[in-house]
Amino acid sequence: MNTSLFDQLKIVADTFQQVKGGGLLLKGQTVSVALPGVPRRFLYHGWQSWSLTAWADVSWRMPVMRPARFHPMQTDPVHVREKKPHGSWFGAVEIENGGVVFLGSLGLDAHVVLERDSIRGTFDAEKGDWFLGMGKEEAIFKQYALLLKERLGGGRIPTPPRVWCSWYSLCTEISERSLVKILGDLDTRKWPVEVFQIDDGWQKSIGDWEPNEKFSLGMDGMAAWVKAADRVAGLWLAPLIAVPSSSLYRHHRDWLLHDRKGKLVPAGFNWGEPLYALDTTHPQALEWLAALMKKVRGWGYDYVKLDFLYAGALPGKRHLDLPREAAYRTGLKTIREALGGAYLLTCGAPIIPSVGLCDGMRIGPDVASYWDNPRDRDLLRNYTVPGTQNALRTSLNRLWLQPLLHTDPDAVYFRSVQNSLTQEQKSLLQDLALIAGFKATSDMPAWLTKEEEAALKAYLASQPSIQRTGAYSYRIDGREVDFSSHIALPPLPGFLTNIWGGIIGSLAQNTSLLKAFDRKGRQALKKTLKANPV
Ligand code: 9PG
Repeated sequence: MNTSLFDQLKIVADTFQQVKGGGLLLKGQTVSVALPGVPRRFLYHGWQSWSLTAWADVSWRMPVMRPARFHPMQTDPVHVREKKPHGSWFGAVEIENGGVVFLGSLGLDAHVVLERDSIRGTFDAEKGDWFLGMGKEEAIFKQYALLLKERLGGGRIPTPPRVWCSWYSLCTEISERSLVKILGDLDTRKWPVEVFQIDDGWQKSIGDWEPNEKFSLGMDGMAAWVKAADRVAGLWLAPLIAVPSSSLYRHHRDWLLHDRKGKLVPAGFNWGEPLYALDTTHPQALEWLAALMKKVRGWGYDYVKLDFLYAGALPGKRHLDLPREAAYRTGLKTIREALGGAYLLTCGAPIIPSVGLCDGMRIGPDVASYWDNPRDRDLLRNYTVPGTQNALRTSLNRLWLQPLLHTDPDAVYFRSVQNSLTQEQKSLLQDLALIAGFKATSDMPAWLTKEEEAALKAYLASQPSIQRTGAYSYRIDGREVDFSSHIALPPLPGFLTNIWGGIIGSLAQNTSLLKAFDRKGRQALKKTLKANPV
């Protein structure tokens, strides 16, 4: 980075100084930088794993997603109605004649907005440090990651494990019986995966982290099966949310996050129920969290995927008057300590506040066995829901996190059963996971053809050489891969689509309808799995 470039900038901050390696360090609760040219594109950076992260033309505006009930699960609800281009913790602007101006916070609780001819960053709670970079995007992010690492820490484990995860084939329809069968198949067919990760579907309820009736051996019994097959046992939990049907909700309402008026803070809607958030500053809630993590370790799980973590950083009135993202970090620290040496994969996680406290992080929305969903894309204006294109788009823009943690772009598919992705789309996902360095799949041995299985095994075993050749292009073992034409943002919907979308969006606010959808989804899943036995 050329520091003399900074002479052209008009900076408003309490203080600023040069940083070794390039760029400037600014201090202030609000800082702003006048742009040295006309802005052309802005980098939207989403709050948590699933939130949209993408470069967009400055004339593009982030639409308000529908329905509002889902906002907490999709983006930072505090800034969801911001009309100007904006981003969580940082923003980057490409100005005319190339070149990027980047303003990124080195602390928590920060947001960046593009004004007409300047970029402005604000901390919610108190003043803090900012990094101002200018020049080439790649060099700027390298420097930003380095500065974040100095303050928040980095990862502990050199190589990410290869993972088999139950979610993208079985969803919640898992059982001890089906998992033991799959485990046996992986073992006899010698799939090169280190971790066997049990996802959503084993628990009594969201909040009651005990095995349900489909796991009669208990979760310790299940872990023993995994270990006997020479794999690390992995388990999914969403420890910072609770649903009304859980006993956690019924017995410990005071541990949940309330607003100033004493009402529970909504944290989204899933599993046919509204979600509520744990107050991670409440001493008893923290004790419960630590005990839960120790229990999971005691059962024999050395890899945990913790999901829906954004709930810990929602705005509300907490037991301790901490800024919301510092409160989340308190919870995550407790979790990290209680987990000891276990591998921690965070998911649905606020990005910067999780740095230094996890080993891996999901860096985009869920993949799916389809490319995209026109209803969600055009009518609900939502680019954060499960879908392969959404996952590719956001994950490709988050690879700069690699010096700080293992970047998990989610699972790859090799199967053609129960899959509408084309060969090209499957390859794009596979290549992204090679570049991200984190390989996971949910493909079931019994669903694959001989050729598909051989290709998947060879893929898992491969260690290709990778060079970045452009913003979204790479050379993988001499093969050129270019993602650029696959990840453009869809044009904003036209007038009639918008009206129709408004109607669908307001219907989708209705919880009875959402419950009915959930039931229908489960029935369809059961039917699919009947037709395609494990
Ligand atoms: C288990 C899953 C898997 C998956 C996670 C997370 O309603 N939603 O918008 C929504 C988005 C993502 C999501 C679930 C619901 O997926 O990312 O890998 O673990 O939970 O429930």
